[in-house]
Amino acid sequence: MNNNIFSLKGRNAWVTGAAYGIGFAIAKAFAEAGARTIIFNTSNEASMQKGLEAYKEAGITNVRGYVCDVTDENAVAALVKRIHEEVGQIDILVNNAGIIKRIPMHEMKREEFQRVIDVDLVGPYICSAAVVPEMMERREGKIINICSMMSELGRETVSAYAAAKGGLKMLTRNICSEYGEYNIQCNAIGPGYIATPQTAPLRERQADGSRHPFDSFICAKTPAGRWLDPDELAGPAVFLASHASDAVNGHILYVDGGILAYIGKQPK
Ligand code: NAP
Ligand code: GCO
Repeated sequence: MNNNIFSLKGRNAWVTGAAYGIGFAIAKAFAEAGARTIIFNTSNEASMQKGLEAYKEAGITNVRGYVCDVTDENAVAALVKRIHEEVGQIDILVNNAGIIKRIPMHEMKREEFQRVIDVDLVGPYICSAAVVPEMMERREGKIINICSMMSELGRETVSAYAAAKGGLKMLTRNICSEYGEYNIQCNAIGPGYIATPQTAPLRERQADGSRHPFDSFICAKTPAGRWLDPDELAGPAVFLASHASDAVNGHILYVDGGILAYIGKQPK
């Protein structure tokens, strides 16, 4: 097989919220697969500077960082214009930026629920809508949405997140349906439980040094028996960004160590 089908040589990739965590791991993988320029944005300047440092440390120099909240339509439009002027066309978009609020639904304020929907679902719509016209014109483009276990499953305290990630699954299928004829592929990655700042509170050691109950719970729910590392999303992300996946569209690729296939570890 020709390994070049996985190459991203000459292509510009915009990964939202890629200063650290999953976005950073995906952007790093794109750079390693030959992408011409990595573009990332964060919600604030401090994060952006921290991201630039992290790329430098990883030896990645072809990177541009911008401050842009993905929920701000005008800011996203201005950013896309700036990217065109400073970098060129956007070949690949990864809608990675996301937040979670773990609050029981009946205690959650409407504004809190709305903010999660805005960042995790409306943000991907805004960013996708901003890049689709140029992709239609070129008749080529890749959009990758970062979904979740919560695109399929519910659990206590994450109603807004699950509603947003379930919606993002259907947005993925709809972008595929609407723009597939323009040779635009829109797929999603549904990560399992990944060790990043977002999930750090679920892995904190207890005062007595024992593991967080949620930490043990996730290991028992995962056939792999462990949390996954952000770098384990590299291969699937490069696949979905490259020509290797040109016939894959509207697909949700779960990278979950087997969680969705498993009923959970039986009690001893
Ligand atoms: P993370 O460590 O919290 O990183 C989130 C990133 O999103 C940060 O770079 C953050 O930048 C950025 N961001 C948040 N709000 C933003 C906004 N309004 N505008 C622009 N950037 C914004 O999270 P992660 O665990 O890497 O998760 C990344 C994505 O994967 C999210 O969509 C998450 O829901 C999803 N996911 C995570 C897991 C997991 O187990 N970790 C599993 C499945 C799916 P700032 O610092 O500037 O806010
Ligand atoms: C939670 C977690 C999850 C993960 C991930 C699972 O509180 O249950 O934060 O939602 O981050 O999205 O795939």
